[in-house]
Amino acid sequence: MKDKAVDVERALDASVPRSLDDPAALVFDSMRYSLLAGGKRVRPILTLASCELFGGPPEAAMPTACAMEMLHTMSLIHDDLPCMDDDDLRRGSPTNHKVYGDDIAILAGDALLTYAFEYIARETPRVAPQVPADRILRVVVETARSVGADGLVGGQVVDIKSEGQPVGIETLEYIHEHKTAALLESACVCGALLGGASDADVEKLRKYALNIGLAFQVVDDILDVTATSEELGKTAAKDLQSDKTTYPKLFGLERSQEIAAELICEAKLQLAGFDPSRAAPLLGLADYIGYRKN
Ligand code: GRG
Repeated sequence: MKDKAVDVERALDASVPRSLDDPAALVFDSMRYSLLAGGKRVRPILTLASCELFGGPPEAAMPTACAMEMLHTMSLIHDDLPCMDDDDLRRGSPTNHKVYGDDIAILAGDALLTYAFEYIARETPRVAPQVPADRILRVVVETARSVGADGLVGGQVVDIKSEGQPVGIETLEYIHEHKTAALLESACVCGALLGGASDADVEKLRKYALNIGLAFQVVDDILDVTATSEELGKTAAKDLQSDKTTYPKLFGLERSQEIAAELICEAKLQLAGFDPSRAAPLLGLADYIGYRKN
């Protein structure tokens, strides 16, 4: 993860130009402020590892890996706005709107959202001309679906509208699968597509990703009540504060950790048929996601 995170960091830095003499330099600055603020880089690393599972070269997956992080970052910028979760701290630094104002933060998010697709479509054929165009098209479709009304946006809508309401497990699963698992799903599926996976193998990766995606959010719910703001780099106990339903609230801490472990186990089962040395990074990432501390 550390090696891949270094590669991703370098690629992200090169992906959004500084544009000091551009009349709209401020928005580039705001985009780079959040994109390069750190973060675990889980989504791009999943894209690279999924491509590698099928023997694809890293350069085929890197533009899409960067796009995943752009999309994730834009969702964090918008999530932190006063009209959404209203947060001051993200990745250990003041949130984008605290530094640039709400107007520029919204526009920086919009710019990252659109640039992510430009970047996949423009950069992939340039750095990896061997990737068939129909594969790139499928990557664009998968990615767009995962962030739209059937993905992150849908999850966020239900999350916002459920605050302070009695929420059952079905709604909670809907929120987590859309708000969090959907992007991890497209990160893995797109990596597999770019690595040349068969349709059957793409579906195995999808199942792997949905399980680690749900586990990721269950662990996020647990960390919200067990970790400090310093450890998380974002405000702790936020779910309690905004009266959100979470796994610990519905099931208690111990059962929530068991559920996360069961989901990780189910994810790893999807990789059983692959060469163990090729699957090792994805197996390790599943464990990391299930037992992470921040
Ligand atoms: C995508 C068009 C579009 C709009 C955004 C605001 C919104 C709609 C959705 C919210 C999505 C959201 C913030 C989900 C939470 C996902 C989550 C668990 C974030 C934390 O991810 P980590 O732990 O963070 O990977 P780092 O900082 O390490 O990258």
